[in-house]
Amino acid sequence: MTAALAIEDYAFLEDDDCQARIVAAREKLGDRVVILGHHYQRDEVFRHADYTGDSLKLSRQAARSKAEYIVFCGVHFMAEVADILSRPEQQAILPDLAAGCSMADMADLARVQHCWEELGRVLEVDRVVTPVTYINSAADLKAFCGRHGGIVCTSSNAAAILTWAFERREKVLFFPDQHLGRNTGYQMGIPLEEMAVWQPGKPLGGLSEAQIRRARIILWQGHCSVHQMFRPEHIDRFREKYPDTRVIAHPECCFEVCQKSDVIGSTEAILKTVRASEPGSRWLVGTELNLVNRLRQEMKPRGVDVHFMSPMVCMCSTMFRIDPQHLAWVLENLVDGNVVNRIRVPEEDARAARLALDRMLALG
Ligand code: CIZ
Ligand code: SF4
Repeated sequence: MTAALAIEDYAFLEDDDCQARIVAAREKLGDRVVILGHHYQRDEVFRHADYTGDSLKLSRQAARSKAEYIVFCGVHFMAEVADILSRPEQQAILPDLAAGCSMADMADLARVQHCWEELGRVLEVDRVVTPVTYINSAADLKAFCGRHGGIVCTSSNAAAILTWAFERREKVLFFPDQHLGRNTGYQMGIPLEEMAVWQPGKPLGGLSEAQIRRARIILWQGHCSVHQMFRPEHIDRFREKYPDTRVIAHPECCFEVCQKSDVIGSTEAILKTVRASEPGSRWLVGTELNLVNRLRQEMKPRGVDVHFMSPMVCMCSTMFRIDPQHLAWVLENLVDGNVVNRIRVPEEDARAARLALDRMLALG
């Protein structure tokens, strides 16, 4: 082990130099390291991943992997999940600690706990409400769900998870993404009048006791800053020009966008659906730009036209923080025996969070 290499020495490296150094470091590390790449990663990073996928697929991969080091090219909550699900001798690494998720930051333990207590003044909360957290959330919120009979969901299993929850208790508190909760609930046949938005910071979330009693799903008022950029008028304008277009939107998009779409799906579902479409078809896709650009390139030779839903560049700025410079930096440090940017969830939270994650993973 030598002194840790400093990120400052990588900041001005050209991308091409980084590429070569990443490849060389990986060769030296062999199967001691596994690199996981989320669909929203930029190409220069994505191409180095041993496994690519959504957060669910990658968490399963992390749990299965034998590698000593799990380098997660994604955002903070994903590296936390990798740490929770991996064995104690494995270490999860996030190349840039500033790669957070603005949606995950919209719910925190103190405010969720406060919400739970306030609900407890109106309902017999622990008997009546199942807390469900989207995987895009901090580990201590997953732990909260673990401790209160709750569960984690992702965008690809949200309906199955809500079904599980309603089999146990009559109501769900869903955080942090109101849109995923609303779009999924509505698809399951729950009318909008039976979903109420909890505004953190307001007494009783800005709701009346009657609204709380009536609600089957209480939706935390959070959203994704990237997916909120897709608007129903983008779909209208595109359809005017190309009436044959099919529209596919991520469930983090607002209700109106999802209602105008032909298909609502997670990143994995979007890839699967578009890849299975026949030559000559045209798709308008509402999810992060890096994924859509790659899908467009992939489908072009197969005669399938893929378009991005927004006229604006909607990229996830925190996913974008993982660049070849940071990836080269963490890998070369590992070659030298230095673990930088390890993500570690305190054991007590990890244990409770694992409960909520295992309940989800057991659903297949
Ligand atoms: O679960 C994920 O990886 C995210 C953030 C989106 C999706 O639909 O896959
Ligand atoms: Fe979070 Fe949205 Fe970025 Fe996904 S796209 S990581 S939800 S900010």
